[in-house]
Amino acid sequence: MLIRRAPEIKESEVTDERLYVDRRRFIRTAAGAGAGLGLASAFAPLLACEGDAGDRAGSASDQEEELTPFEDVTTYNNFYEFGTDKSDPARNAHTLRTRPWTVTVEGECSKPGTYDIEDILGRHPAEERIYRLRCVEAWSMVIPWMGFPLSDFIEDLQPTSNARFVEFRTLYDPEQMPGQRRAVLDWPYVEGLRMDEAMHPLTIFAVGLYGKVLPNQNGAPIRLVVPWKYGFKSIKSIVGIRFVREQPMTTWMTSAPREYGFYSNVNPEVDHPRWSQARERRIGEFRRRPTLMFNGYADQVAHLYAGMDLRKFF
Ligand SMILES: Nc1nc2c(c(=O)[nH]1)N[C@H]1C(S)=C(S)[C@@H](COP(=O)(O)O)O[C@H]1N2
Ligand SMILES: [Mo]
Repeated sequence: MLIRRAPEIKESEVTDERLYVDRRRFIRTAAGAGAGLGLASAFAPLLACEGDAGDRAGSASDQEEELTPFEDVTTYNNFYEFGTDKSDPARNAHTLRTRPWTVTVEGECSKPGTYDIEDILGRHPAEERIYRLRCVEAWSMVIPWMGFPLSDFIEDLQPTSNARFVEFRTLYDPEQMPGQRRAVLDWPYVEGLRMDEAMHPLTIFAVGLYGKVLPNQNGAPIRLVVPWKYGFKSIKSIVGIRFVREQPMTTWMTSAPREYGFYSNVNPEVDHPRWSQARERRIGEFRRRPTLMFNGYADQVAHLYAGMDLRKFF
């Protein structure tokens, strides 16, 4: 259907960006047609915007959403392991060696072990997902990711019934990641998800974008993308995951517990202590647009938080 299976992303398979724009148009047209038939697809988030323009704040403008240019996606980054300026990762991340690369799996599961990235890629063909990424700093992008559902990866590992959360860890190597020579954060970068969030079909491991292998500055060779949460939950350059019983501490919770909670769901009604989260600037645009509940994915994820006080569990 609409999901394009990229058999395996190789450095040689580079999609022309012009082609990309055309493909995007195709997707939009096809999605519009699908909406009437009630088809569920990977593009449901965009699809939802096609049908009900004007019903919700922000949905009319979402119809006009364009992909954030490749240039911006790959030069305006948060990846503190390579510096804290937005331009630092693109400049510095070439020192990251993404091969050989392994992901170590520990904790409450039947198949702990160390998995080679090549085997992971071979086992999980990448497909395209166009997702908004909304940074906690009130800017956002629309990115065509290449990846696969995290649930596919987790199912293979057979977590036990004790696995209530998953913890993710970025590489720690100050030689390759010069930003780690300074204590700006508690290294290595750690993130976590509740098990049902990790298993949700929108949650992916991304291995590419714009039909290309993931650039180092975007978290090569493998990173998380959780589109309804603030960008910092989408941890980059993952070398370890651990199934645990208790809610893990995360890097940002350790760094500023009053400002960053475990859930970090995009929520225009819960402000950051130092700024409003009601609006956002789409990179490349001037005027701010309203931030949508759960970053526009409420139809698909709101049920995960039924009955929870989202001010308390921010
Ligand atoms: N390891 C690691 N992962 C990280 C970060 C980081 O500093 N280190 N920054 C996060 C933040 S704040 C954002 S907004 C996104 C940005 O992803 P992008 O640069 O691919 O757009 O990465 C997230 N993942
Ligand atoms: Mo962010």
